[in-house]
Amino acid sequence: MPKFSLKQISGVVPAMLSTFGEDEKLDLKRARALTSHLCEKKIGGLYLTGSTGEGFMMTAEERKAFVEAVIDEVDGRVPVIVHAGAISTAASEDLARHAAKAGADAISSVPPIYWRFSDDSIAGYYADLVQAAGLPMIVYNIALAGLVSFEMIRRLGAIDGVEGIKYTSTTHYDMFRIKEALGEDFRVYSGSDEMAVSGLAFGSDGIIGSTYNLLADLFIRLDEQMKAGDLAGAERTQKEANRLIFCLLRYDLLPALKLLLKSEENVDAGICRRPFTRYAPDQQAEIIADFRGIKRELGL
Ligand code: MN9
Repeated sequence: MPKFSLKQISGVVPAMLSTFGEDEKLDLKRARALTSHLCEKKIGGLYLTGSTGEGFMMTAEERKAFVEAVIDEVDGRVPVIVHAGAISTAASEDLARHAAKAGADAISSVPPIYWRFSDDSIAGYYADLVQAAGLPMIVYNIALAGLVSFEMIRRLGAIDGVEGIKYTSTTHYDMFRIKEALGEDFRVYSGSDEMAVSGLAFGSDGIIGSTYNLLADLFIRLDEQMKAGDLAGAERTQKEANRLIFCLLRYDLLPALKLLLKSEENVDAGICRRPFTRYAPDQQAEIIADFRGIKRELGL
């Protein structure tokens, strides 16, 4: 039985980085270190093995081992959502079932990728996953996997067990429409970190994103400002955060996040798997200097 319902998942949810050692091998010690670092902050949960978590770079066994280690380290402190998407329904079902057994509170998945599956196939995929896991499903709508239409969101939301969506798109007016079509209880999580204020203003229940691995404090402040009705304050925080995010986006995002976690937060999340960029020492120094320059300007 999950400890948290989706209603209890809100606030800032880092899409957690997965941790690999210098040899690209999965490193569970580093996974635990990053987990405990993030859990010391007022985060609203963790989202595992998705795009930020290099899930599609990992074998099923590695994904399972990572999920188990993180859930063990979290020890019930915050809700855990596991991205169970894989290339076939059967492989995803296996991951979804495992997530449930391991103690996850919810599962999530991008629509099946690579082939252009029909709407019927995509709907069937989500129904099968919910069935396999017996956990609430958060559909993951992201351009990387091919955005689904509003009509399709409505159709997927009507599937028993599909209880929310991670909405990584910039058309935030659809967040209102999703709630109108599927009810206020249908959970919407905003996925564009650069637009967290907008996502929250347009009715999303929380924010799930990659940069919260590094910038959780700023976004927790932003979330609190939004909750307090301090829109002007939240906008100021978003502008600050965006200067840092745009700096990150000048580089390969995931390797840059790992590099800066180490230099700025003293947390060693290791490296990314190839073909993500592996920065040479002089490039690393340049990225760190670039990021620190902006932090200094912002007085952070
Ligand atoms: O949904 C992430 N999207 C992608 C999550 O990875 C494409 C976001 O958190 C972005 O990484 C972030 C930076 O652009 O907004």
